[in-house]
Amino acid sequence: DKCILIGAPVQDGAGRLGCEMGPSAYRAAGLREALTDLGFVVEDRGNVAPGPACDIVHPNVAVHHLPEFHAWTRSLAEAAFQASGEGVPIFLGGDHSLSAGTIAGLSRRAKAESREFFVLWLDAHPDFHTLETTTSGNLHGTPMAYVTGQHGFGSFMPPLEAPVKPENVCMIGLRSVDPAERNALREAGVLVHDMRAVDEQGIAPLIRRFLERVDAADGVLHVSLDVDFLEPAIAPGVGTTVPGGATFREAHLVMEMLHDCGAVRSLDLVELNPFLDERGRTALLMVDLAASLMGRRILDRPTRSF
Ligand code: DIR
Ligand code: MN
Ligand code: MN
Ligand code: MN
Repeated sequence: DKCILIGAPVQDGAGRLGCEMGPSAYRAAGLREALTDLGFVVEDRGNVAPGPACDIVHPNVAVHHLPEFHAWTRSLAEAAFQASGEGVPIFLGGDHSLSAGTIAGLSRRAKAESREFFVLWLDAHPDFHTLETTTSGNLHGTPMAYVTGQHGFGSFMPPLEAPVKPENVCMIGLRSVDPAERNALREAGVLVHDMRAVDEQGIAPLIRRFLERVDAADGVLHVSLDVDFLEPAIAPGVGTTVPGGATFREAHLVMEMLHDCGAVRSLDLVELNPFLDERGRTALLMVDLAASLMGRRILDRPTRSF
């Protein structure tokens, strides 16, 4: 089996600089070696460059770096579409605006193969703002609205070949949701689990219920892992920490269950800011989580026992 590493040094979608260094930090933290140890053939394609820039201005004056968002989305969608036909792509971010591109390309791939496409979104935030509703103007707050075809992206962003069905998206870890996002998520019918749901029900049943749906549809699953899904005490290397995140044990359990379900075809590792990290510890934790998702385990278990 083949893993394809694709660097996406995007930082214009965030409110501060530093995510551009993310791909280098994952390489320094040993991602390739961890995957090789699991038996994968690993191909590192280096970093993607943004497509040609164009002039786009949005009436919401808060919005910044929209031409760059457009340019990255185009090139990442193409890279994702290509790579997903050859192996399991792992996208090394870069801020979360990169998922507008990766998910657009991966959804197009699933459609070309007549497979149902699902997304697991692990994040403190739903990133479900439209270009009209964002007040920070930070476009890393918008990719899920874009890929699910919410209102108002049409004339500003590349057209979507295969919009993602909102009911095929499951979000876990939410604890910072803006009012406009809360309403839009409800109306769109996205499956959302906030940290209260994790506390009350446990993370395993929430994940299991979703994976059973993916399995029943014989679907393909993309996982988008934002560093701020994790508790800041264990993952300080991110610009948007929110207290009360997933613990080390919860995060590894999710990754192990994802491996055992056998449906994961692609992964985004996003929002790592090496400038804010403590001697690479967040990068190393993200590499360990990716390894758990790709099959690292403590003891053997019967497969498909999610
Ligand atoms: C926040 C998004 N709701 C905003 N924050 C994110 O700026 O609109 N942080 N995505 O990771
Ligand atoms: Mn995010
Ligand atoms: Mn986030
Ligand atoms: Mn906001």
